[in-house]
Amino acid sequence: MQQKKTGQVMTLILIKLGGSVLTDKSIPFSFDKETTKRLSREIKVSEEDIVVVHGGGSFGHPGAERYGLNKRVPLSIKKGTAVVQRDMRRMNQKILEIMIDEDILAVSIPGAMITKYKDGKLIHLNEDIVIDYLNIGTVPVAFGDVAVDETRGVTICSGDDIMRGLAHLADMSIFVTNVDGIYKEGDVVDVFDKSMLPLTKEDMPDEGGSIDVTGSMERKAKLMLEVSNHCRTYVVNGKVPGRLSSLLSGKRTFCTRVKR
Ligand code: IP8
Repeated sequence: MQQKKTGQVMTLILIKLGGSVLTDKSIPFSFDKETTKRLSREIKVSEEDIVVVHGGGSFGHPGAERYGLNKRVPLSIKKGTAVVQRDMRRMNQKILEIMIDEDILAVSIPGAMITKYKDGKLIHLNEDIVIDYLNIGTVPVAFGDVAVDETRGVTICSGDDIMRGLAHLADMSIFVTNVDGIYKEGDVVDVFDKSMLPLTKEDMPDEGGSIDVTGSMERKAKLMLEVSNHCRTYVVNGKVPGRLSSLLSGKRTFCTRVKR
């Protein structure tokens, strides 16, 4: 829950569109236009304030890996930052074009411009910028990026970090992925809590050799638990039509609720 500058109270929903749902992570620069369009239509069912955050998928992760941008000592700071930032802006541009065509008044918030890192850890997130764009009635669309790091020069800013940084402002957070929820021993769980950690490779379906520099399901699940300290948190399959819109309209749907 958030207080607007006008004094009006608003309900804020954070939606992370994972790279795995918008792209095929095993094919560099692949982009699933149809799914992005459908998800935009599903997002529109909500009458609340929305912040969208998207991941890197096949645009961000291969370059981040090639230039070692997630390492203590990045392999190529200058070229890696320039190339991967460019690639992420290309992806973001594709998303904005689809959203604006669907009447979502989306504005671009590059992760690098609102975050600062120290040794790979997020130490500052400028949420005021996000709030300002919400206050003028637009839909901020933030995204994973290459950000300045005080010790490493640069590091990867994950969309998940942005979700965690904004979670304290939100009433609900939804992680939209290409799987049905969080898996434990091969089955999706209705409710995930920290007693179910650790998650092993055997718990999750195989991702089929795609590159992901920002980590395992275990790392993502821990981050989602942190997000759930602040607001209702869900993981839902965005490849299945109707699940995101059901969650947004308060209907029951197949997903995992993450609870601290
Ligand atoms: O997919 C990663 O964001 P994520 C961004 O949300 C880059 O972890 C540049 C790989």
